[in-house]
Amino acid sequence: MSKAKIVIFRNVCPRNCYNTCSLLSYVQEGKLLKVAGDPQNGYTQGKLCAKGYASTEFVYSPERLRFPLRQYPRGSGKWQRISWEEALTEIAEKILELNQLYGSNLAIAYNKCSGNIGLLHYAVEGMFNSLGAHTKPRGNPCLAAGQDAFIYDFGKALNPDPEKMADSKLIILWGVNPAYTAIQQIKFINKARQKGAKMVVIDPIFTVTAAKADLYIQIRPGTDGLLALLLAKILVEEGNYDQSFVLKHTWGFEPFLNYLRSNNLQDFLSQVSHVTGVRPEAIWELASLLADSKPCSLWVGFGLQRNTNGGQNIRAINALMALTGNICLPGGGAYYLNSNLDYFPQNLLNHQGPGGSHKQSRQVDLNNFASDLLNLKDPPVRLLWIANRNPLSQDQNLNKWRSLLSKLDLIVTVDLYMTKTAAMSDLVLPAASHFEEDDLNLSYWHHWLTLNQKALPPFFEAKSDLQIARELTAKLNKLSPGFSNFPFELTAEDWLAKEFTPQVLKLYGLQNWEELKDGPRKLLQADPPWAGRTFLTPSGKFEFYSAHAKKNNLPAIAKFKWPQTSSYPLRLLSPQYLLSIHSQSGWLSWFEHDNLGIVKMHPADAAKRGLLDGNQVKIFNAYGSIVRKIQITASVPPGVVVAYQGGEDPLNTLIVNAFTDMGANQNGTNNIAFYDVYVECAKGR
Ligand SMILES: Nc1nc2c(c(=O)[nH]1)N[C@H]1C(S)=C(S)[C@@H](COP(=O)(O)OP(=O)(O)OC[C@H]3O[C@@H](n4cnc5c(=O)[nH]c(N)nc54)[C@H](O)[C@@H]3O)O[C@H]1N2
Ligand SMILES: Nc1nc2c(c(=O)[nH]1)N[C@H]1C(S)=C(S)[C@@H](COP(=O)(O)OP(=O)(O)OC[C@H]3O[C@@H](n4cnc5c(=O)[nH]c(N)nc54)[C@H](O)[C@@H]3O)O[C@H]1N2
Ligand SMILES: [Mo]
Repeated sequence: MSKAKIVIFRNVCPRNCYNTCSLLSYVQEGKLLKVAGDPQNGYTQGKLCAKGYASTEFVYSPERLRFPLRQYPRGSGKWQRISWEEALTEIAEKILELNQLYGSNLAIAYNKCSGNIGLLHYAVEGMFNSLGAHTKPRGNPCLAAGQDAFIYDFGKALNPDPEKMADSKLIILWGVNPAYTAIQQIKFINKARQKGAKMVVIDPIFTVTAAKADLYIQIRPGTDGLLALLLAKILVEEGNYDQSFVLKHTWGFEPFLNYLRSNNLQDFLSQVSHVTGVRPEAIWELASLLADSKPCSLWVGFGLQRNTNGGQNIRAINALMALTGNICLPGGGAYYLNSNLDYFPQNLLNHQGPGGSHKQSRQVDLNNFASDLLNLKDPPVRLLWIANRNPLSQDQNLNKWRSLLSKLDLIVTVDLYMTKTAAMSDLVLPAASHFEEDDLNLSYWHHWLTLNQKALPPFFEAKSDLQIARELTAKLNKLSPGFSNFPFELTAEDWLAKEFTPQVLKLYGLQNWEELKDGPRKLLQADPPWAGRTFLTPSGKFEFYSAHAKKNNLPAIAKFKWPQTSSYPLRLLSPQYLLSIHSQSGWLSWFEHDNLGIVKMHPADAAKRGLLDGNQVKIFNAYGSIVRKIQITASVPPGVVVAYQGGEDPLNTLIVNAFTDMGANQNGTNNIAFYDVYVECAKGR
């Protein structure tokens, strides 16, 4: 008997992650046998992270949702399998009832984040727009403060090509932990190091990335701006900066210089050393590396900006990079983010409701969602749709979320798994995995574009967000003709094809989009405009002084803003963990997840509290408490505790109303200062 043929499909890991890895999926008779990295993607180069290699468990886990489910009463755990027909009818009837009652769809809201960031997942936004005015979230919880800082300084947040980091002489990783969060970048960093480059890591935690550094600087959280300003002052006072670059290509150097000169160097050095916890020798060493090693690539991570002064800190770091001229040198530059998505029409996201009526939607802050929704009246929100999102794990102010979820009439969650949020919903709809749908994926870091092919039949009754949008709107229109203008007839392939405007095809050197079936493609011109010394600011130069920032009631120059203080003594950092992606994959049985249940503490802080390694400790503040096992380690500095996010306990209960200083300019609202949070720890539960 001959064996059934193995067919290879192209897929992409669609998680909210720097890497956006291209995959090859090996499928036999509709079954995923294994995944491998696609060697044709020049950035990911045929390798995946551990989570990617565990894709088969992700797809076929016994925990995966198979059918639509209804729970009554909410939160009781009493689930009943229902048909799609029943689920969609119940939802559509509720939408129509609320519309009748209030004469609009404002009582209907959705919450969406980053479970799958493929372009066709904007079907959720498109589906809601097609209803006309409704209640929609705006904002970005993740990276908005830093994005604004780059807009004030450069005119736009854009990366040099990260593959070119391989040509650097000095690589500074500031508040980023690529060994966990961007593993694919490590090979380009290693390439530079093989050619003699030095690597510096600045992070309060002695991370796996830090352990590889030539120079590691353990800094107190939220004090980075001060260190950057001191380095700038040292370079200026020693004449070790690029005077001709500053003269020709920057704006507002004088006010910045005056600010730097407002302190005496020795006094400033001892003040900065005291505040940041960084010894003067380390500061001098970094200053001399900056003076002597060019080109320098400096990567500011998203971690650094999850602070109430995160945006200002990044502006100070950018100023340092501009001063040294590195921002325009080949092989150098300031790295944060790229925005290739802007080239695409994003037809689903921008789908117009009937007569543009979606523009009358009520907007609520995604980063303060539960509080804002609870405050809405006339009409109150009564139906909430949650997709690509696990707020009861990942958002702030979980007490407000609990209160919100207890008040709504109908909560629908679309997910692949029974998450903490799904468990508090009335209806749970099973989502397709990325292997079961067509999609198109871009990275917010590298420059490769990959097609995601439907490689598998749906897992039991799972459906993609797009398919659900099509079927729900069809149901609404059947019950109330013309209620939604979502184009039901368009297939995933139709939506894909619509993204490829002549301009997009040209940018990627494609004749037609089907060529992507032969492999991922790279943006042809991957350098930011300032590689050619053109900045996108009002002055056309790098702006030390930003009138734009001033107009938005922010300091015009990169002044240091003091972090907030608290009566709770320990700063809680809850960064991304190696083997999970936020709240996803944390449960995969192929991995050991002990780290999600621990809190790391410095020996001096543990001794002060009489805590021993392995003790159960209560971590608490005014908003609540969780219990974890303590790991005593000098990898965290005194005054800081580290608990990875996405574990079993409701860690984010401890995070309430902490917002960054920037973000609203580009994303409508400031993002969440997830790391500007204070707690106390005590033995016991
Ligand atoms: N494995 C894995 N990879 C991921 C993710 C995941 O969940 N798991 N999530 C993805 C997403 S959505 C994101 S946003 C990125 C984030 O990835 P990164 O940009 O790496 O950001 P974080 O992990 O938040 O934080 C990075 C480092 O910043 C440090 N840090 C915190 N506060 C400060 C500070 O004040 N100053 C300095 N200098 N450092 C500070 C933390 O200690 C941490 O080690 O990762 C993406 N990749
Ligand atoms: N304490 C703390 N909290 C944080 C952070 C932190 O550093 N510390 N980081 C923040 C950051 S940077 C981010 S980006 C957010 C992320 O916040 P979220 O985007 O809410 O995080 P995820 O855990 O990835 O949850 C996404 C959900 O989408 C589901 N999903 C996956 N694919 C699909 C799909 O195709 N369709 C549907 N409908 N659902 C799907 C997943 O199973 C998962 O339950 O978390 C933030 N929260
Ligand atoms: Mo994020």
